Amino acid sequence: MSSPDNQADLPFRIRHVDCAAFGDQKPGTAGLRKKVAVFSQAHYLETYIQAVFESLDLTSGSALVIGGDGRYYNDTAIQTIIAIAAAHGVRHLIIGRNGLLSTPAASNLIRQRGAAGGFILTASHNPGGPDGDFGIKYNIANGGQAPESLTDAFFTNSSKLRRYSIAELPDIDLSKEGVTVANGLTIEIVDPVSDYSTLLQSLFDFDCMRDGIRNGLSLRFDAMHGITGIYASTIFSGLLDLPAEQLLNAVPLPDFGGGHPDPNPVDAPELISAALGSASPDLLAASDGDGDRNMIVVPGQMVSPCDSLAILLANAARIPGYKDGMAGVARSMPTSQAADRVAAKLGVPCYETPTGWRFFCNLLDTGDIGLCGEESFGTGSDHVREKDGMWAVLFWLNLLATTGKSGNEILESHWSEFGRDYYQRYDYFIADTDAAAGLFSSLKQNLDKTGSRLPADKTLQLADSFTYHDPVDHSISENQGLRLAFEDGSRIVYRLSGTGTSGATLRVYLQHYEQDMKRHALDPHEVLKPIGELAAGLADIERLTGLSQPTAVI
Ligand code: VG1
Ligand code: CO
Repeated sequence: MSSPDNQADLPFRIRHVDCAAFGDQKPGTAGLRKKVAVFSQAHYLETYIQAVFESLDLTSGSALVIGGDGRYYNDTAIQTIIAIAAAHGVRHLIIGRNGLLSTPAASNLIRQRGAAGGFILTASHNPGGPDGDFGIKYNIANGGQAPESLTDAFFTNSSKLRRYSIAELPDIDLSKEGVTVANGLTIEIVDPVSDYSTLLQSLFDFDCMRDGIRNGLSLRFDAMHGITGIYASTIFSGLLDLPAEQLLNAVPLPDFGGGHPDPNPVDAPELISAALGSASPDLLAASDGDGDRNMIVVPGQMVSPCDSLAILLANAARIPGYKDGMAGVARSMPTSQAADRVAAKLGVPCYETPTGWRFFCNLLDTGDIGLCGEESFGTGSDHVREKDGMWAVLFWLNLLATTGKSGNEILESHWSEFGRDYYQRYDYFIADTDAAAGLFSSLKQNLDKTGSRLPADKTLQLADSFTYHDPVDHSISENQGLRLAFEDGSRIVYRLSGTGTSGATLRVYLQHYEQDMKRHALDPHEVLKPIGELAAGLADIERLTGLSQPTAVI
């Protein structure tokens, strides 16, 4: 794309602003995430957006999509992005009404409209508000997050930036749908829900689900004051007749009502308590701030996201959009191997990728996989290039409605066929990032001594630092986590989180495989305690950090 200097013929003025580079604009697992206070420093947002445009090779006339999860600072950031995009020759912007788009809906819009890419403004499940977090992801034309090569370029360009260019435009009214052409710039404000809702209707049997709900199949959905409230109102209430009282926290709020919009048993305990009560709905679910995560709960228990992936794979052919089954499946490395067992039985390939949805996208683009998932409450298919919370809930609802089986029956029959992979993640929050880095590097250096430090009942099968060789573009991603696999089918994985905005979080992923049906109804906390203690001991967590227990068990 031509540089803004060549745009002098345009009717709006472009201002060039000299500034010093910020050295900390390195995108993590899913975009650049920082405290709102960091993003709102003078020139901070502008320099990052400038660095993104300098890294892109957009052709003149390209369209870009913009939208976010509605968190605090969304509105300000969108006006800035519009002005910088205009200064860089972009002439068509497609923006969700009121600046809103869930992450999967934005991915869909990029694909459907043939846009060159898009900015998604979210820090996902991280808390929002003036003291909370903000984030920016850039997605490319396939609707997926920018690959590592591109995010590395964003960082490099941001580190040496001395100047940014911004168009002098009035604030754009985002509240009304329609097309405005001003100063050579076409700004199209679109309904954030309709295209995405149409896509989901093409995949699932809405008549069957609506009949199920009318006949007493009960769903409770918690939008956690995130973006899915607007989608759930149209899809669950409007199209499926879900009673209003079953839709919780459906109004998106800039600070998520002060909560932590993360669909997991720690941050959505009300759903778990409701599932443990005698009047539990048949299916309970929640999604996160930007609508890409899902938690699935059935009476009495949460479905591990790893099991959910395996069950969706095993049952795909029961769902209209997937009636021919899946060509293959992929899971992030720390995700349990439950899906591998199903793939082996179906005779389809199962790929192991690094953490982060962007690593699935090449395999989705080539058609090598139709389904993918992560242990962190993320599941999705080739319908978009992001994980998709609403999609996962509809998949489960469709499955219950079509089969007439309860969630527990589906789980139990799955485990009796494939065995059960008990799974949990222990998160250790370590305030001192240097201490966390030191712990991790010493663990990595001593990996080859692991075998000699194990109890008698554990035999080591594999101990390595995971390197991913992308089979499609042949890129290599190193240092994607430390894997310990044992001969009894259990595993320990260690990683440092790449989405936090302060301190460091050491994630310890635990898997224990149980083939014996009589041992399929145990408490995961109890089953995984010994391997959790082993993992803490091998990493010397207490001595190096003072933490005798994980900060959160998920
Ligand atoms: C976490 C999860 C990872 C997920 C990422 C983004 O990353 O572990 O599986 O892809 O969040 O999800 P990390 O680096 O903190 O472990 V989202 O819903 O926050 O965009
Ligand atoms: Co998210």
